[in-house]
Order: sequence, then structure tokens, then C-alpha cells
Amino acid sequence: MNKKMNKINEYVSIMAIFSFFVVVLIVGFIDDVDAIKAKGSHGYLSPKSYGSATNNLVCGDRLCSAVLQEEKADSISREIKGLEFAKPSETIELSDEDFLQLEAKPIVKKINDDLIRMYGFNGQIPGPLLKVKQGNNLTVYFTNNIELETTIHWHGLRLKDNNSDGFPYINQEPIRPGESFLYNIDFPDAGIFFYHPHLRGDLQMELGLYGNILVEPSLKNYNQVDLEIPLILDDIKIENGDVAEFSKDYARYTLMGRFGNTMLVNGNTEYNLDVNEGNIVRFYLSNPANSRTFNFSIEEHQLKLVGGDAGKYERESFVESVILGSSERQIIEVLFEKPGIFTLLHKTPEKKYILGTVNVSAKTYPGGDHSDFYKLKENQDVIEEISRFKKYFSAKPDLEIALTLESQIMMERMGHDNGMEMKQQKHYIEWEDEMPIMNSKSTSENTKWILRDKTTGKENFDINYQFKVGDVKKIRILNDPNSMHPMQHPIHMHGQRFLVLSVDGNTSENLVWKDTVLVPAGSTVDILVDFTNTGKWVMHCHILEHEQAGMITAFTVI
Ligand SMILES: [Cu+2]
Repeated sequence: MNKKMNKINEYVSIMAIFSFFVVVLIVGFIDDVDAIKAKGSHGYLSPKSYGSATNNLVCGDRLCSAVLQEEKADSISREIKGLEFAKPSETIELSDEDFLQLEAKPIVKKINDDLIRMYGFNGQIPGPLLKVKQGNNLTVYFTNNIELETTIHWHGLRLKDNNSDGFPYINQEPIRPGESFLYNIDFPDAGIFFYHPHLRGDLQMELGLYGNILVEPSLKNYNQVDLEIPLILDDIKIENGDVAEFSKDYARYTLMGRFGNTMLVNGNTEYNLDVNEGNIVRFYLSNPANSRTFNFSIEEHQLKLVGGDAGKYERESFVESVILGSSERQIIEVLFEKPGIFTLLHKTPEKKYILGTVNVSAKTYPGGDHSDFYKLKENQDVIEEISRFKKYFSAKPDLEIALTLESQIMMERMGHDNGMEMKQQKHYIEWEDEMPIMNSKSTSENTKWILRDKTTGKENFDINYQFKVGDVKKIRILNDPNSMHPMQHPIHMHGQRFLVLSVDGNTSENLVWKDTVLVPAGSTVDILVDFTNTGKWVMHCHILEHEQAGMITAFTVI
């Protein structure tokens, strides 16, 4: 009898332990379901829902479990002890079929008087300038040695290999700390492009992970110049001697984006370029700032605008300044005719920022004849290529997309004292953070930026457009003037190219192939997309906090 009771007791104990594990498993499953639901509601995978712990895998020189444990803290490490100092950006000239190693790792950088923990590609901010030729191919062996998961996106490159485009879960799995990934990239278009992470870009790009790719045209049809200079215009938000706080779990400043308070040109607060009197310089401008739109000019100099995102304009023109929304590029040529020190400027209707200087030395030897500089060229190759698309220019839009916002905190604060901030200044472009208090309280959890298909009413990742290679589609983008906070959105499309046909009904007279269009607040923009590359791609706002707060969709090209 006792024996039997013992058996029963043993059985009950085993069942109790078994039931306990079943409950644990079910709770775990519910957590996963919540994570999946969270994905759906935001339309974008929050870092919370990314992979779970791994046992004894080694990440770099530590156990992955230790790395993941560290990641559980809400904020990211700010430790600078033992880190190398950021090196200046080097130029790497590459040939066809070359192999390149890139590594992302923590470094320390001095910005004004502050030593700041940042990230760099190959220890550099900006990352190395990759110089390649149009039509070439490159293999990149990338190693992630930062403490967060990451990926690399090759911004503006119409890649043949969709798996190398870098969008997490669509093109590849996130690269965990200590892991590596092989990218296969090619360069069908000439121009200035850049590479950057596509996972928590708001955090990783702010901390220095970006670099330029200069693709030289296969036909030497650029103007003769004395110097070629890439200028990367950025800003960083510094508070109390460090970069303004990040959460590891969600993006902050999601209403207006993270506006910086310190301007950087090629990573420097005091950029200077030395040239000689009579030099012509071709500047390749790009803007990897989280949110800021730049209006770039050079004191006392005209800018010859020659190229945009993905190549040359149909016609060269002289302009006083060029505007670059986040992630846009512009190529300009400047003749420095007289000696002196001239400032590089970012001018808004209300403010003037000095970004750096150009020091022009007096000529000590007879220079060349630069009278050609004032002759503006028409690029027949570009005009002819674009003329093939003319028949679509006046067609009705194939798709209409509205850009708008749902914000809990703006709803809550209407009528409260912070309503003072909501004076509804309707600017075409928001040059500064106009509502800093509300912006600082906004996160990707309480803000939802929306990209909505007007026909189906579907939003963000629920849209799922389908196209075929060879399709040419007119897309009308309407930036809702009545949203809770109308502001500009730089809309970027992966893997394809487009023409900006018109803004508010005003037809563009001088076209250039692009991958990003700045849609001002309240404006309607028509773009004509040339679908050339197969795969699953994304289209999103390049204000990185807007992207994190949902303003992104995917489309498939077969
Ligand atoms: Cu946006």
C-alpha cells in the first residue's frame, strides 16, 4: 500500500513539474504572439521582437548571451574607456570584382570639447569613401562589432542581388554582434551614393555609421575639374557632453525627427578645404542627417548644378543654393576665381549656419583657362534616355499615396498648456524642430506616421504593391496638409529609380534620375518610377524617426 502511495506521489510530482513547464511554454508563446501583434500594429519590427538568447555562441571575444544580457538594458553603452579614436575617412579605390572588408565598431570621437562614444566603419567617421566605376561589381565582407544588431543598405544602388539590400527580415536576417555577412553589390548608375545601417538607423546613423560611394561614369563625360570633394552634411544632438539619450527599444523624437544642435561636415565641426585661385572643384553633396533638410551655399560663389541622386541633370544650371532633404544628393561645380576665405553655409529663412570654410590661396603660377566654366552644357545622353519616358508624363496617376500622422501625445496635449507649441506654423519645410517639448516626448510607441494607399485605404506594410520589370508607373504622393503635424517627408525608394515630374502641378523642366523625393508639407508630388530590378524592396520616409514610427511600405517586382 505504502509502495503504491509512493508511486502515486511520485507520479503527482512529475505531473506538477511537467504542468509547470507547460505553463512556462504557453506564457512564452503568448509573449511571442504579443511580439507579433506589436509588429503588426507598428507596421515595423520593433527591436523588442528580435531574436532571443543563444547559449554558448561566441560573439567577438565574449559569449553572445553576455552581449544579449547587456542589450536588455534600455539605453546603450556610453563607455569610452579603451576605445580607439575615430580616424579621418580614407579613400579606397576599387576595381571590378574586388573584395572589401568593412567592420562596424565602437570608437570615440571628439566633438567640440566632448569625447563621445560613437560607431565607425573601419574606425572612421564618415566611413571610407569607396571609389568604383559604373558597371563594376564588389563583394563586401561585413563584420558587426557594435553591441546592437545591424545590416548595411547601399543607398541608391539598383542592386541585382535583392538579398544584399539590407532591409532586416525582408532582404536578410539582422546581423548579430560578432557576426559577419557577405554583400554582393553592383553599380549600374554613376553618381554619389552612400551606405548605412538599415536597422535602428535613427541610432546607428546618428552615431556615425555612414560612408559615401562615388561611382565614376563609364564614359568620361563629366566636366574637367581640378578637385573632386565629397561633402557629407550632417548634424548631431549633443546634450550634457554626450549624444542625446537613446532607448534601445524604441526611437525617440519621432514627431519631427532628431534634429541635431551641432553641424558636421565630413564628421568635423570645423571643416576646411584649401584650394588655389582658379581651381574648379566638383563637390558631391549628401545628407545622412536623421531629419534636417540642408540649404547649402558657398559665400560669394555661384554653384553650377550638374547632378542629383543618380546621375546628371538634363541641363546644367547656375543656382545660389541647393536643397538636400535627408538622404538626397546633389553634385555641384564651383570656380574659385579670387583668393580669400569663404564660408560654406546652410541658410534657412530664419537662420544661417557656418558649416566650414574654403581657403583660396593666391595663384603662384599661371593657371588654365576656365572660361568654359560659364558655358552651361546640355547632356544629350540624359535627355535622350529620359525622352523614352515622355509618353507617360501626362498619364493619370497609377497609384496615389497619402502621407499623414496619428499621434497620441498630440491628441492628449491639444487644449493643454503645451498647446502653445502647437501654433500650427505651416512651413513648406520644417528647417528646425518647431515643437521641441512635444518632440522630446514622442516615441515610436506613441506616434504613428502613415503612408496610405488612397485606393485601398491600406497603410504601411499592409499595402504590398506588386510590379513587373519594365513597368513605368506614375505615383502621386500627397502630403496631408490637415494632418496633426504637416511637415516635409523625404520619400526614398529602394532598388529602382524615378523622375520627379511635378511639385504642386508645376512641371519639372530639368530632370534627373532620383531615388529620394522631398515632399514638402501640404504638397502633391508626381513621380514616374522605372521598375528595373526584381525582388522585394521597401519605400519609406528617410526622416529616420518617421521610418521607425511606421512610415514604410514594401513592394515586390517580378
Ligand atoms: Cu517623414
